[in-house]
Amino acid sequence: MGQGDWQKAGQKGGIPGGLGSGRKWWKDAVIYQIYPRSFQDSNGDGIGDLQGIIRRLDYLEALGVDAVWLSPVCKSPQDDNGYDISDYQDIDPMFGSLEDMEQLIAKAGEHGIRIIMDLVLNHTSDEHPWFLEAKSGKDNPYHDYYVWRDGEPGAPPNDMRACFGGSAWEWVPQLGQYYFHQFSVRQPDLNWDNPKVRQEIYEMIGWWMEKGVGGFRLDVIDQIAKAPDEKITGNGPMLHTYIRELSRETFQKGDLVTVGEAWGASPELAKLYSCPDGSEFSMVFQFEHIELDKQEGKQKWDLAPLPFLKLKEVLNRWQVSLYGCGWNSLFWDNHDLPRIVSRWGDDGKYRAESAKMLATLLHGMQGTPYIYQGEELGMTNVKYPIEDYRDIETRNMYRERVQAGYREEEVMASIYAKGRDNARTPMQWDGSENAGFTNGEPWIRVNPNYRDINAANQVGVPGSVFEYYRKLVALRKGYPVLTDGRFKLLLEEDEKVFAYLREDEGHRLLVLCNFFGEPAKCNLIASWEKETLLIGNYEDAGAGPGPEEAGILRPYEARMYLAKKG
Ligand code: TEU
Ligand code: CA
Repeated sequence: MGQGDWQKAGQKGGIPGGLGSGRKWWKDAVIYQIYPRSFQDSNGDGIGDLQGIIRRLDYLEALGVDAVWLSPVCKSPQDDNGYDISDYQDIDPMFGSLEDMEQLIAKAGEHGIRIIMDLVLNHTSDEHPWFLEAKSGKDNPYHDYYVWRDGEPGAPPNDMRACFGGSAWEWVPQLGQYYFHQFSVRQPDLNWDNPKVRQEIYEMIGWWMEKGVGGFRLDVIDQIAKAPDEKITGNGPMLHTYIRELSRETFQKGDLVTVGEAWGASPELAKLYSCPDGSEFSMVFQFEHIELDKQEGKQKWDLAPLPFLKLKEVLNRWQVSLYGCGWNSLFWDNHDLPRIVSRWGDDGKYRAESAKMLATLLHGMQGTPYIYQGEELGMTNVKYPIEDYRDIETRNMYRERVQAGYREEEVMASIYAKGRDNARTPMQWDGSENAGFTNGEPWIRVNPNYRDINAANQVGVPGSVFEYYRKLVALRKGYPVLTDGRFKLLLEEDEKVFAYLREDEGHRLLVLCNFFGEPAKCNLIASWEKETLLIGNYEDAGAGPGPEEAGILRPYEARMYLAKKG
């Protein structure tokens, strides 16, 4: 389908790509994630906005991405940076207006880019009119939109904890009841068992579909069917019943991409979420691989080195089990995760090499690759004093752990390694003040390395991380084996090299990645050296290395070879 066609289809809620129809556009797509408040400010208030994004559409088109997932831009008191929505059908004035949003959808379309909205359906803001009504009286028609339990002050229904700290139950004295919240107190959970809630949500989604959005990312969708009396949050008994109804009543009426965020997904569950019959979502967005560097059974803050062989095992298991019967998202970074180059690469000497290696490893696999803003520049983590962090999760954790007697240095080390603000520092556009992000005071400090690491230094500059990403995106369009080829892990027990094959009827594609900062022997090179080197992160790779380098991958070296069969 041409670009004009999908826009029309989207606007009319048209059928192409609906349930049961042929090839899906999003299988060959690359998705770019924007965290709007940190992307580009257009009016000097220090906060990124929709007009800022419109200004940067050329940049996104140059990179070659097909769709942009916007973290929430709806009306919100911003307790959790927009993941606390007070009006699903309006844009927060901080980001612009509904007209700006319509303009963004239209202009992005002219660049061949679809806009994916972030749907936060597990909870609302405590300022949402539904919640204001709900807490005004037990007889209010909206009361049952949320999850309440009778009780006594100081004695919550059970000991469940909220994700951002404290009890999951909040006492409302005038009702003599507690409400349930899995995230902050200002994010009360919606009651999905109430059919009226579900109906309101479907109507709201239909309204956005009419506006021509290209799809939706569904925030913590595995947690909507909670059953707090049984202490169940994720994967509740009614979950897939609700998701199928949601999909049928909304997404299946259009040609959309839908992405279910599911921290608690196993490959078996992922086959339900992303079943090729289209009964739920297009794909799942799960985190098993990205949670490996923590102490077992503990929180992400309890740091542990990455078990490299385990990473291979996990990625391999997902590749193999979803082949032909599900679809996965491929990502290292998002707005909740630290920067991958600082995390599993080297943000010092080998910053560019390791950023490219990690990109190669990811973009060679089956699934839909995601690029999180700044990842394509090799942006890095930050180390700020605690006052400079803005994230509610980080601030609450700091307070709780310091009170609990953790050493200050230890708490800060966890924040440097895993804090969500690592990903939320302003996009580094150029070397001018505030990295070209704003001419006002940025809402969060700019990473001090912006004079070295920025888009102006990289776009169109051969050898840059940006140009490498651009090439990877283009390869996905040029070689169907990247979309469809069967995955096979090689060198399973190799402690240094991540190697795999992709294979379809016509081609074999080999990805070789030295995951570490020392040279690594790799006996696969010899038999592939004569094949086409599609991409590599060392200039002279493929030019025939000197005898002393034969069979060696240099620090963080990555290569992708293609061989024709037969
Ligand atoms: O994240 C889901 C989620 O479980 C995270 O809170 C996660 O536990 C945490 O970020 C790990 O550090 C989604 C959104 O992506 C996140 O930004 C929101 O804060 C959260 O839902 C609540 O809406
Ligand atoms: Ca602004």
